[in-house]
Amino acid sequence: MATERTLSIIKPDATRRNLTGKINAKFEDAGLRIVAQKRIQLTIAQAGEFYAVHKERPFFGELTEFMASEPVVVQVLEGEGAIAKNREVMGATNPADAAPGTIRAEFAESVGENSVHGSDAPETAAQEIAFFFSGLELVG
Ligand code: DAT
Ligand code: MG
Repeated sequence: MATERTLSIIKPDATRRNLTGKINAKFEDAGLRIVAQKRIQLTIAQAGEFYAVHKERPFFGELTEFMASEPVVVQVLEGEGAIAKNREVMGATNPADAAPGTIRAEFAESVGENSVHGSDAPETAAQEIAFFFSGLELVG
């Protein structure tokens, strides 16, 4: 499997509870390298642009308000099969369905406030990384 990069976001419910270090340890223990990382505060409009694919869903307003409610940590994770590996470490969207030991099983508060985002495919990973990071911020 090839070395890949994926976009991860530590969401407001997790930054608020000082869980960044514990979540990063899960990534690193799984062999994912954090190659870029910054703490930012999104506007509701920026959150809506990032989650545009969900704009017709009933939870869109709740999702964008939540993502803009407090700072997030955006990061680029790199490793063998990083996109799928990150999704594995994250666990299912709904923490009630997330496998034991996953980030969402351990830390998520609800299906909406579920601690982390991770890209779901090579195309979305490339788009989402470019949404937050410039080439200058990405070292090899
Ligand atoms: P994932 O974040 O696992 O890729 P997704 O892309 O289907 O899941 O949805 C994006 C986010 O939207 C998800 O992390 C939390 C929110 N969301 C999804 N389904 C929801 C629901 N039924 N109620 C409230 N928020 C939801
Ligand atoms: Mg998704």
